Amino acid sequence: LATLLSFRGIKTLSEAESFLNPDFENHLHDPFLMKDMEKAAERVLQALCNNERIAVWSDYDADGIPGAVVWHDFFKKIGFENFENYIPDRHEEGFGLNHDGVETLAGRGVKLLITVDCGIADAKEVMHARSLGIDVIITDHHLLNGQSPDAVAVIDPNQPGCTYPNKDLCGAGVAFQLVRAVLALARRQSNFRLSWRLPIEGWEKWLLDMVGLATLSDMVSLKGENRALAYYGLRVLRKSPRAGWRALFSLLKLNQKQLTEDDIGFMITPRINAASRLGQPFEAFKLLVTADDLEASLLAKRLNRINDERKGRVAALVREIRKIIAERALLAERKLIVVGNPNWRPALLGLVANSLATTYQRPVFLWGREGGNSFKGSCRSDGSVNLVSLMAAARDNFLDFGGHHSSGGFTVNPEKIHSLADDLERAFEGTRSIFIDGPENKSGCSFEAVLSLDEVNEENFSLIEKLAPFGVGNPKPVFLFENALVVSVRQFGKESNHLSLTLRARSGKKISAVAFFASPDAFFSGQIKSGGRINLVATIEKSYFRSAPELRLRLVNLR
Ligand SMILES: [Mn+2]
Repeated sequence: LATLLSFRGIKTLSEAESFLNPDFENHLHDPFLMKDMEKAAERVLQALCNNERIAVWSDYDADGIPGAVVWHDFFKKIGFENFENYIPDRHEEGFGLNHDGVETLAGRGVKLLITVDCGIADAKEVMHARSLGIDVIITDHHLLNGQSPDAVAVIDPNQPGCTYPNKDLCGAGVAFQLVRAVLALARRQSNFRLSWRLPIEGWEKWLLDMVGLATLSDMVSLKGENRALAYYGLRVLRKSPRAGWRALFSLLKLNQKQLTEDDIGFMITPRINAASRLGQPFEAFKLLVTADDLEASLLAKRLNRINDERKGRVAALVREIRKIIAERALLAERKLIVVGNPNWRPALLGLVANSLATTYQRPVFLWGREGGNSFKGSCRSDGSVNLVSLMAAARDNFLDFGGHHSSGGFTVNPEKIHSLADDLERAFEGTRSIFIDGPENKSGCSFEAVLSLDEVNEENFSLIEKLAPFGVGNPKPVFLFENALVVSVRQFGKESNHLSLTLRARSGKKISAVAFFASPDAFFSGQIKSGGRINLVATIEKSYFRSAPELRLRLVNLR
């Protein structure tokens, strides 16, 4: 455990105690440490007291949507009905506030607009809202890149002048902190307590299934406050009575009580995100707020169907781009992969870039066309460079860009579409950072400790589990197993496209090792054969696939 902790940069006993015992009270920061928090909370209270119409304008992804649910549930809980959730259409309206949407809300009598996971870049639209008599509170976590909006309050841990300690808080986390601040202020005001149904102290923890979902979905670092949010988020998810969860989990055959961060990452997040990519994001929102089991089950099925369609399209794009990469010999000539096509749909390119960045271990920029002549794209980093700094160093190429260290979005300046790749390649040399990720071998495959197959047991697994939830900034521990005897090799699954090995430990105990979407040849061709011995690099996981839970290895690589 000490080895694994030190691999995560945890060196002292007190750091270890804090990491191993995530704590809501101690690890969540005081919301009022955020710039403008007091002003924002006051304005929300004022709107509630005057029964002003409030609109919550959220992003359409698996951070913005859960953030929207946080507000929805809070308003419902206190008995406030004069509000609406607004989620823009990804293709028609795009990211953030827009002129027509603001106009629509003004027409419906909205007096206060609260953004979630967007808005920091929308100074112009905020001005427009003001001219229509709407006050705006921005809650966002994206980097400010230009002029700060002239809103009643701008809450964003990443804006200049905000000293909030956690710069990696997701958008729903920022929304949650504002709701906590509103509750704290409301509890201090006796007249407010009289006119609204204030929930008991601690009720807000039930909203953590949303904040945890967003924290895991938005790929923010799972350290400090975020670790506590993800940890408690999962605990709430495992017992949440939400109709939408029950419907989705039963459709996907997930055991709610044993839900893991992998279930969220691989099963839930893609279905929430699919809604905006190939359907209506409001359907995902509806799934999470509905109390009606029938509606929940219909919406869960619909999101599942949209997600299947999304998978097919992304897989086709990945194949197409891999072919282009091979044809143009990009891997030999470039440190970055920069490819575009006016026929590609930008909403799918983030997923494609993700897959390619993982496969090729280098930053990937992909662009397509949206609407008339808007060349929009997504980028993903392999960790070798901060994408926002990289795009800033090549800013002439973009009409617009934004995002985080490891993922971002951009609009290409149409005049620069042909020089984009060269310019980014040049800018990369100046902005890349050195990235060291533990002991490495020649094939670039790292591990944290050497284990024997006999050490794959419940006792060690329970130690590993103490480090969960895993994700960005806290990867699943990877172990090296040397000289492991392969008893048998087989392919399994509907299309026989998964690999399963049976290994034998010195004690005679058998342990299986699996790799999804892999054949024996995927790893150092010809090395895996029954009767042979391999040095394998793997994580340890508990599979509930059979009736009795079983510890097995997940093959990462050979060494
Ligand atoms: Mn976000």
